[in-house]
Amino acid sequence: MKHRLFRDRLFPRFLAAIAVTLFACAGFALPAAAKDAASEEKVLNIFCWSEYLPQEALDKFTEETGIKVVYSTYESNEAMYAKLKLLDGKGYDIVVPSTYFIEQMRHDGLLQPLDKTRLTNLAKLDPTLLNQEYDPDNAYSIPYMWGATGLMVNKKFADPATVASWSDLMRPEFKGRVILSDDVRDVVGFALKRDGHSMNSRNEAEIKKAFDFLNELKPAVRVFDVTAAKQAFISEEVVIGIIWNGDAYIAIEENPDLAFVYPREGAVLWIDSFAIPKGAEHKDNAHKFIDFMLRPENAALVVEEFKYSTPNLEVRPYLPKELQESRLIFPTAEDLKNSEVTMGVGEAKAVYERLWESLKAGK
Ligand code: N2P
Repeated sequence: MKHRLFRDRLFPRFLAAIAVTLFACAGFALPAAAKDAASEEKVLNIFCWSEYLPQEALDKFTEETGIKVVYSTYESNEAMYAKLKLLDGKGYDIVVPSTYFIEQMRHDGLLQPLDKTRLTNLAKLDPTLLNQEYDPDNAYSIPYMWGATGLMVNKKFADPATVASWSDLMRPEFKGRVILSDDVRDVVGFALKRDGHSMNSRNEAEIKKAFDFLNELKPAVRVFDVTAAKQAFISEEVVIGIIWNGDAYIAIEENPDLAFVYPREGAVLWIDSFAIPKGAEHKDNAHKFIDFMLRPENAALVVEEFKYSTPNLEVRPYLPKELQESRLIFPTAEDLKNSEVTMGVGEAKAVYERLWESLKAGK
């Protein structure tokens, strides 16, 4: 009896087990994804903007997957790009570039295509933010956050109802108390919008005219530093200037004299997306992380902490009422009238950079 049990039932299983082990060792029995997952160490190196990933979400991810997250930060697309280029796309598993930098990095071969079969929550994203020219079919990037660069003003110095245009930055009462961004496309972008042009203009005359305005405005500017904007407004070191919507929300919570304005000529919009650098060593972990962050309850943690806009259409019910109703986080179509998303400008990039350098140098 015992003998027959072994021959009929256990022995075939024993053979099957040996076969699976042999195949697995040879490395061709398992699909590529499972193989990566099995061989990857439990680490994920993220390179992202500062104040852009909530610790609570990172902890939750680690708890759920056992994957330890190392989060390094940058303050601009340019800084991220320079580092990745230097490292030839190695060293990080996730980066979070904006639209036009995704385009540039794809072009430079710094990113690797995503495996969408591993991203089960993609359908939750707003289709109007997908499949754009900077990354057709989102082969390399998945939108994480978006937002507006608009105007903020301190009510003690001007009635916000009178501040509706980018030109208001020039008002004499603000002289020396204006803050601008140190991001070339944010700044030239608003100056182009002010003239009624596209902020993605490739027309040299239009770009030059925008710089003429900026040169005129420069004596009124206290500082070019978008990362410092939140604090500079809260402490009232500056009274008007440009700021990202999420930082504006937080600044207003701290100092209720502040007000955010979507300028009538249109705000400068950005979309920041997850992407996997070419040389990432933990790409299975990276896919897991992207999919984790696409879950509405996790995407909600990001909005709750940083107050930017989310591309995830299912987040709203997870947010407290005051966030659901905020026009800083969920702008209306009217708020965004005339606004545009920053895109690549091809050869004209050199014109932007040249004029930007001379603006900063004061020539
Ligand atoms: C937040 C970074 C916002 C990114 N610190 C704007 N593209």
